[in-house]
Amino acid sequence: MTVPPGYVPLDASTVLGFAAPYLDAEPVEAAEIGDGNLNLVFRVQSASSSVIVKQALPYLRVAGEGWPLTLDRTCLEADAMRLHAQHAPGLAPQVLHVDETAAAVVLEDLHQHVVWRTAMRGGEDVAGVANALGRYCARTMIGTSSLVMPALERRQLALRFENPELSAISEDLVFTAPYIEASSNRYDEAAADLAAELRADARMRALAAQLRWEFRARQEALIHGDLHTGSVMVRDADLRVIDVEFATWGPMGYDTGNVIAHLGLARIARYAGGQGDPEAVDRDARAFWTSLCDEVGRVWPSGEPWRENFLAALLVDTARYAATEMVRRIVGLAHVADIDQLPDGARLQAQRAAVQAARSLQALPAAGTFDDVWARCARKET
Ligand code: SR1
Ligand code: MG
Repeated sequence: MTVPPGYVPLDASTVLGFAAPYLDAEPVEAAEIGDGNLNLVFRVQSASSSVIVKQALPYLRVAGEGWPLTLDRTCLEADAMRLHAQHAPGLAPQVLHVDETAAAVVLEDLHQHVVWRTAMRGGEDVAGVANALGRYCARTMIGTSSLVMPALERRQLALRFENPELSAISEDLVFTAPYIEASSNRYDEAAADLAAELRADARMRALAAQLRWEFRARQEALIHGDLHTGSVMVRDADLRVIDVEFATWGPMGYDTGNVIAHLGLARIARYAGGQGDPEAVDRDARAFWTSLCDEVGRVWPSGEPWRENFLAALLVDTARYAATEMVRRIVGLAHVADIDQLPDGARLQAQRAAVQAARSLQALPAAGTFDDVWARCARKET
C-alpha cells in the first residue's frame, strides 16, 4: 500500500527526538517493547521521566507486509482513549500527544504497572482490579450509549470510530475463521480433533454467524473491542485499560464477554496446573459482574424500571460472546499465554476444557444467573 507523505516508521534512534518534548529532560534511551500483533511500541526515557510512543505500521505487524492496513488506527485509538477517560476518569492512560502524519501517539508510561494477565499467570491476585474493570465497563458502555447520552451528541459521535479495517479483522478472526479451514487458524496437532469438532458443530457455527451479524448491527456503545486481561495494566488496585485500537460501535456484551472469557481461560489454566489459586479467579469474575451491575445503577439511575431486564439480556450476550472468544483463543490465530505456556499434557487438558466451556455457554438457558454463566465458563472436567 502507499503510505501518506511524511510517514516514516520510527526506530530506537529517531523516536528519541519525537518523544523529547514530552519528557522533563533530554531523552537518553529508547527501546522497542511492543509484543502486540499490530503496532510499534517504544519506551523512551530521560534521566527522570519516561513516555510510551505507539506507532501504527502500514501493515499488520504479526502478519507482515502481505496484510496491509491503513495508518489511522493510532489516532482513532487516542480519540477513543480520551472519550473513555471522560466517562471513566482515572481508568485510561493519559494521551500526551497525537501526530497524524507519523500515525503515532505519545502516552503516559505505566512502568510501575504490570499487565493483569502476566500477574495472574504468575499466581498473583490483585485485589480491587476486577471491581475497577466492572466500573470501567459500566461507565464506558452506558456513558457512550443513547441510554444516557443526549441524542444529538450521540449521533454526532456515531460519525467517528467507524474503524472498518480492525472491525473486519475481529469479524474474521472471532466469528468466521475458527469454524472453517482458514489459513489463519493455528492449533497444536494434538488439538486438531477439537478444531474439526468445532467446524462440524452446527450450534456453535450458528451462534458465531448470529453474533457476527449482531456485532455489525447492534451499535449500542463505543466498545473497547479487545478487552482481555492483556489489555489491563494494574498496580495494586490501580487499573488502566490500554490498547483501544479495536474500539468501535458495537454490542456491549462483546466487551463483557471478552472479560469473562479471559477470566475463564485463566481459571481453566490454573486448574490445569498453571500457577495460582483457581478459586481466586472465581472471586474476580463475581466481583467484576457485581461491580458492573452496581455501577450501571449509578450511571443510569433513570433506567430503574427496566434495568433488571437490561442486565439480564446483557448477561446472556456476555455468555454468548464469551463462548466465541474462548473458541478463537484455542483454534484461531491469536492465543493466550495462560494456556499456550502450559506444559504439553496440561495444555491439551486446558484446551479441551475451554472448548467444552464454550459449548456449554452456547447452551445457556435465557434465564441464567451469573453463577450459572460462570460455572459453565470455568469448567473443571475435560
Ligand atoms: C491480527 S490481530 C490478532 C488479535 O490481536 C489483537 O489483540 C486482537 O485480539 C486481534 O484479534
Ligand atoms: Mg489488543
